[in-house]
Amino acid sequence: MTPQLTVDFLTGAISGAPLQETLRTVADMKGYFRDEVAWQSLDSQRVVYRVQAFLPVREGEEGGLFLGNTFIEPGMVADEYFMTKGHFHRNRNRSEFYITITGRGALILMDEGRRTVFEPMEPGSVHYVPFNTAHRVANTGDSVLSFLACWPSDAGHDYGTIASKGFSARIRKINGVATLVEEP
Ligand code: M6P
Ligand code: ZN
Repeated sequence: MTPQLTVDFLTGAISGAPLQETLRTVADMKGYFRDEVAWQSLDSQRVVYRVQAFLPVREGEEGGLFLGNTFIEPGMVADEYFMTKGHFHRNRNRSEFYITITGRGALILMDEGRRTVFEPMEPGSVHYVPFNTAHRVANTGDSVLSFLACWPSDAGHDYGTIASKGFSARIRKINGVATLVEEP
């Protein structure tokens, strides 16, 4: 039987069952931000985001679903917002839902042809991440951005492609506005 899992709709926090907790600090984000000097000037132990995940089946097993919540702190690295690493699914034909609970953000989506678009995130916004699409979230607001995620248990995370080639565009604060800027 499924345990009595609860989502606090004020914060997005999941509780009531054993959860996998992941913390990403500034140090963990080496190579992800455009301005390496600005990244280095930050406290390396500062938290950029953390993830809670309820994994009712073994990761990699076919047929299950996972439920997660991601909390991204407000923060900047030069003109770039604190954001997740971003990933393709290792099983490329697996999709995902994101549902925003608190804060303001941008969901950055890039297909296999490296075409990048973004969707604004605000409380209540629902986002479908299609298969074959890399996804990353940036916190464009001044409070914690939290969003629920639901994805197949056999999707997997391919971080390598983004770690080596990045996205073709970044969300940057230009004249005070979150703007998608193509990489040179
Ligand atoms: C969402 C889901 C998770 C993911 C997390 C953080 O909760 O997509 O699978 O791990 O966001 O994103 P990333 O893994 O790219 O750092
Ligand atoms: Zn995913």
